[in-house]
Amino acid sequence: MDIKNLTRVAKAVLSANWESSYTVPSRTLYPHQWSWDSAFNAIGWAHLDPDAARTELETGLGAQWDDGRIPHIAFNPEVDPDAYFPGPALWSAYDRARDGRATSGIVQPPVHAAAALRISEITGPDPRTLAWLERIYPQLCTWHDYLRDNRTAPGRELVSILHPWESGMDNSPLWDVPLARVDTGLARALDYQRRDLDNADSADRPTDDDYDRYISLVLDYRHGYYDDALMLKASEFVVECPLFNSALAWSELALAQIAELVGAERRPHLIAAAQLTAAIAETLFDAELGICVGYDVRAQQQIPAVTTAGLAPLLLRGIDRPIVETLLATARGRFGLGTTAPGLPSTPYDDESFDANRYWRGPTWVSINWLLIQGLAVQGETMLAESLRQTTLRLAVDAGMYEYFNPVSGEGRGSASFSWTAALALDLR
Ligand code: 2M8
Repeated sequence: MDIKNLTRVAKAVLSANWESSYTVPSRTLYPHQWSWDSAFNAIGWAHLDPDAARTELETGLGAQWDDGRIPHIAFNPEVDPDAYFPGPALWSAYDRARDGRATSGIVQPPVHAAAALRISEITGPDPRTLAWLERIYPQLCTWHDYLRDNRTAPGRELVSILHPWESGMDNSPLWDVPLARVDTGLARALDYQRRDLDNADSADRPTDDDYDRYISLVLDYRHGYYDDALMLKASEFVVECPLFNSALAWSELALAQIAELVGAERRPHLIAAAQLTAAIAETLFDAELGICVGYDVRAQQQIPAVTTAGLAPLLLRGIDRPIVETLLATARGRFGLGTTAPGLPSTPYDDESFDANRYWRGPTWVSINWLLIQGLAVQGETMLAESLRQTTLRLAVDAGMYEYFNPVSGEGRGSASFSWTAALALDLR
């Protein structure tokens, strides 16, 4: 594929994955609606069909629960419930979503408000977009309120994730320490069958042991009827993730702009963003490692793992310049930013946990690169942003619209015809 064909191929991928009101991430591996995928996919659609973009994001918000959470998966009732594991039966959340779809009970990074703003920038002054922003603004606010009110552990300022899948970076080395404490008994008693290995190479995917821990955490949360206070108090996995919190602060800044467009108050969003930004700098920045890390709430200590999640605070214009300089030095020195390396690896090339093909432990992801390109632009680093834009597009052009890429060879891995790769490549053209 050459760059001229990129638009055509990306459009074909999004169209083939379109499912009446949203885009599935992949027809094989992920045949339902995923929350943060949909936000990214909608950005791609904004370049092709603004109606589809607005519909996609709004459909995702339709699965919102009464407590404000936006579940990470909304299941398609037409698809075989066993096509993806864990499916609707394991989550047992059949009557929570406002639109009546069965859902999961966990969440994903809150990039939705930022995506809505980006879509409104792409579609320009279209009255249908303004009406749409007016409709979704209250839902975006209650989503953020849910995270702040229900997911801030007592005495803490940042929001916590309760499952590695909530980070979107499922088996990142950032989660190894807290995940190792999770008892696997509940999952082993279930005798379940993984479905991801039907469609992907097992050397690329999380291990069986990791899967037992993921499923045990799901069962624990479900047995407590998805009560966050219970999990914050008792679960072994309560973690402040640098990407999740940066996405929330960044989306609060976007909500401030949306508020202005719909005639609401900007101030509460600006204050929320400033508070989160200060807390990220204070509690997640590790000067010795030169990056932001996770915070393990149960163990009351930082998790010293270097990953691209730790570069996400670049999205925030309120982060102090010395921290920005340090993040940039790490991105250049350990992740190859600004070089001609095929990709920005999810874990540095020289790290002991680096694995070029295994899912979130080394491969390059277009979604993360796209977020970092936005962050570099926020920090005024236009040359670095342009360099990452070009290497990211080159991956998609040379290898195709894969789910992720080997950061050494540039080879496409995981699912082919992957929606967010196509969508964000369209936005980066
Ligand atoms: C991956 O996560 C799902 C669980 O949500 C899985 O491994 O089964 C991650 O890459 C996640 O970030 C993504 O949203 C999802 C669908 O693309 O797949």
